[in-house]
Amino acid sequence: MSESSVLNPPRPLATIPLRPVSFGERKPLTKKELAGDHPTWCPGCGDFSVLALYYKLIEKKKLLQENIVTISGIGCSSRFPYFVQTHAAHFIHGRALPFASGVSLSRPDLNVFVFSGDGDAFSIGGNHFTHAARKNIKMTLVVMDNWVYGLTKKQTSPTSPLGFKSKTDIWGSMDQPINPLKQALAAGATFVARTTHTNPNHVMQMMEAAYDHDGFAYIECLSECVEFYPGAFDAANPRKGGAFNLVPETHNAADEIAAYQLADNPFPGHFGIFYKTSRPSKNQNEQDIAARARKPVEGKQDWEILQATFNRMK
Ligand SMILES: Cc1ncc(C[n+]2csc(CCOP(=O)(O)OP(=O)(O)O)c2C)c(N)n1
Ligand code: SF4
Ligand SMILES: [Mg+2]
Repeated sequence: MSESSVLNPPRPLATIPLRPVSFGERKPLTKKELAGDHPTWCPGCGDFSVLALYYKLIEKKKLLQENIVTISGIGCSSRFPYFVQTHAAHFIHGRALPFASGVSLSRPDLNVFVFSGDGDAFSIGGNHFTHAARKNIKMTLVVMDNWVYGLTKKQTSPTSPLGFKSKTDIWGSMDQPINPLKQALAAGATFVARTTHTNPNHVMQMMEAAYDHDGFAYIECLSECVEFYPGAFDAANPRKGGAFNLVPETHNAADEIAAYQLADNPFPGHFGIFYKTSRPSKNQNEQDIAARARKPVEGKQDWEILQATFNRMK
């Protein structure tokens, strides 16, 4: 063992149970206990749907309030943490994922949920998306994609379609939008799903599946900005004459190439789990390293390990 690891022995993380389910005598939390500030979103904003289903997920999975961390960046969607009574952080624009990575890796016993917008996740935060995905850091990320910057009142976002007129593209966007699903797959995400705020049952299914996934779980959720991009997703809404097509039953979600092809379909495309694979999370890898490093000093108190190090340095 190197001197530095003796000096700074890792905590025995392997002894911390992942996903504590010791609900004991306590009743599952309901919306009443979970609701925080009154949401300040515009009436009809798609983000309400995601919030309602987050409450439901916490209730259904019997999660303990103190074991949940709700993290966001900046944006309308990122106002999310104010509206839930859990540990939470409304962090810097584009930096929700590095903050969440730190929480997840240092406290693998907590349930980390990140709520982000298309600008937050793919513009200023694009690099963090790539690295959180490839490192397979355990968390659930829901990007509430409205194809526009809502909070700052209608600028082009990385997912705005060609021709979209905004304050930054008054003649219409000329830049090829990114495809978040393909981006997630290429980055190495181990769970990639797509849903839409207009189908609450489906949002719930995807959130449950993401929560059950052991690794970085990404959900692309279409969430209409009724103020600055009304009607953006009508073509995916049967109530507006559109089509809500589930991922075909024949799709093999373990097949990355098939997932990529499915993600390449033009809007409205498909909804469901595009890709799911199993790869050790960074949380698991770090816990393994910590357990190995701890082995030679087993049974020793932290101060004894420190003292031994100081003695060697004399
Ligand atoms: C470092 C930094 N740059 C820019 C901004 C301004 N800003 C705040 S929110 C936002 C974009 C929000 O769009 P999105 O992430 O899509 O969220 P939405 O409001 O659409 O939900 C921008 C550019 C900021 N707050 N901080
Ligand atoms: S501006 Fe758009 S995204 Fe923001 S709260 Fe209003 S409808 Fe929702
Ligand atoms: Mg947006």
